Amino acid sequence: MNQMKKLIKNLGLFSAALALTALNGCKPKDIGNAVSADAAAKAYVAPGKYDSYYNFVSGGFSGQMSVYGLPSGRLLRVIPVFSVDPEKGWGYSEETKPMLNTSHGMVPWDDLHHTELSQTNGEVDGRWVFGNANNTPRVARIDLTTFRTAEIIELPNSAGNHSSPFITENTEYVVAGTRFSVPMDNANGDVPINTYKQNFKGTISFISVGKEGDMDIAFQIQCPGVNFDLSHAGKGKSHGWFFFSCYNTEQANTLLEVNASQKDKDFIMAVNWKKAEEYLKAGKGKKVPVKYAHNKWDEKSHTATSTIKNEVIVLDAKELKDICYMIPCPKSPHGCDVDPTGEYIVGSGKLAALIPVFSFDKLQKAIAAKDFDGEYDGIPVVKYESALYGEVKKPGLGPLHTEFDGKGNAYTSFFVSSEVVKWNIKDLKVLDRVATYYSVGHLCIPGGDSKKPFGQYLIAYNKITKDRYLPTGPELSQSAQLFDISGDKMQLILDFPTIGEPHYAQAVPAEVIKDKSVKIFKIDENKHPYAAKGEGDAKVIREGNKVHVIMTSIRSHFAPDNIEGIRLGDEVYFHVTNLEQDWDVPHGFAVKGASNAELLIMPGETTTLKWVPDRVGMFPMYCTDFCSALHQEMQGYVRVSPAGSNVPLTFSLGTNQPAASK
Ligand code: K7E
Ligand code: CUA
Repeated sequence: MNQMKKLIKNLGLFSAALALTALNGCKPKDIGNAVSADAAAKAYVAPGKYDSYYNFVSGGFSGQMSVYGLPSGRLLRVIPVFSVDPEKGWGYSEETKPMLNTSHGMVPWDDLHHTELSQTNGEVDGRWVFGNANNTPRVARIDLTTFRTAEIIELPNSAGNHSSPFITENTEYVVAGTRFSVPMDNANGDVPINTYKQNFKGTISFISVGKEGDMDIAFQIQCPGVNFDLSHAGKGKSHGWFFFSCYNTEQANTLLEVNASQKDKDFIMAVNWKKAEEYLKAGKGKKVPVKYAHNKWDEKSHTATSTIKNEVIVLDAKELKDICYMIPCPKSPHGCDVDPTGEYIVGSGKLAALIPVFSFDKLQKAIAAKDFDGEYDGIPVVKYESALYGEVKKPGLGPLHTEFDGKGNAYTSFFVSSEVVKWNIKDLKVLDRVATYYSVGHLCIPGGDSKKPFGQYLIAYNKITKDRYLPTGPELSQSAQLFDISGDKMQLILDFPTIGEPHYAQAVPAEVIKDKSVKIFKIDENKHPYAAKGEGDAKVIREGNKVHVIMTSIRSHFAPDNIEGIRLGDEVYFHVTNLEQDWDVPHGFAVKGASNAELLIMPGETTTLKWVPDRVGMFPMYCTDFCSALHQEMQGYVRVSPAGSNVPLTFSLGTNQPAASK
């Protein structure tokens, strides 16, 4: 207890003095060592050559996901997911607004921590990548043929969707655990906060994923009110199980940095989801009224729809005793990682000085023998020693996350001691350690949480950048570091800045994705209700105070490019169809004074910008994407007249309007 307090104090001091320590104590003496002569060659991808991996990196508080090439570290794309993005019109165009709808209405931002690639037979298959929204709990699915967010589902009975989105080995489920326990949505939430122990519940959600990727909340499991932090699915022999790290098993509701660090051990919760499925089939779930949004993008109409759903099925872990088991795990576990064989479960206690490795076989035996140490809030607690395979001794300070290389080795990140440590899974011996600059969070090895890792590179996503790059004022870009792990020793080969604050990332060999990449949308397949499939379809229609401008763009003009007869008080909808059918010829669209963003329209796509003019006058519009030598000529005018004006609604292209009398 006293020792605990001391440790916390030290850690507190540590974080206060992290800058100092990072710059002094933890800085390797021979910083020059960090990069050896052949490093540059290893990360070098010649101009015109492709990278060998796609790296999908969470944007953290940016809410987006970025895609890098490895080993070059080149930024290939930022995919808008949970945050509006004026660059691409995401959340600004009428078509994309429904994607950000929630039961709270439109939420224009979130905090995306974890990326997870879909799997088949436990191997990354490159169909989709999922991401979690921490703040307003949601899970997004990104289609890797278009690199666009195709679906977002909100999670009821949840708050702080951190332990998410982790998937089972055939993408049967995307699984999400709530970080904040809260009263259930259908219970009265207007209760004193200090009634945590009675009223707050922790919920985990199993989202089914269909053949086409469609997500649906299959069921939720109501668990004790703790903080679920991270998780991973079992695989191979442990397929059918899921593992969640939990902290705050003290069930504190204030000053968690002290109050949630009281106990020597928190838990990893093992969930037998095959058993849960049986209970579900047997009708043991309760239908609970809730409210959540399910948003889907339609590839043919180039439009999203948002549906509010009203019910979810909840299984109670307290009543259905053989779904959940608690395994004691030292000191506020964070990462919860399963090795490629599915036998070893690694728990990383943020305040622990060792890494416990649990054995799935031993866990099964312990459960069968009811080798329990009582219950925690109605959930059986398996004895620590009965589930433990062994401990990695003195690995470092502040273990967070572990990835695997498929050659029997594990790599764990250490935030406090700012290093990556390689250790052998079988004998639990430390094999190598390498400094990171500075204070690493997640790690990524391509396929590193799957049955088949590609153990060539490891990327460390660092939390503190300090002196690694030219200073840019108080705010510095986050930093990633690429290591070659193909040999016995890890070798740093590249630093590269990142977007937002990356937490988890995943990577996949380029071949798995690159040839499936969509290049254009076929114009004949465009089912958008306001699509214009040729310039002949272009027109302007008035419906009361709504004006629909059905326009086309092609190098290098809009049709129409002169519009008159708009009146103050009108709502104008520019539905712009890009008629191009060539790869890499987007057109943009912007109009002066729009309280909105631009549109960026891909070949064959129709996108809509809503514009409510605020004054009488002449409003230029133009293409924002340099599409041809005469891009700068790609422009037009919209004339706005006073309310009640009798200027007729006209539109044209290539003919100056006849001069009106007045
Ligand atoms: Cu460790 Cu949110 Cu996965 Cu950050 S979490 S590092
Ligand atoms: Cu179209 Cu520039």
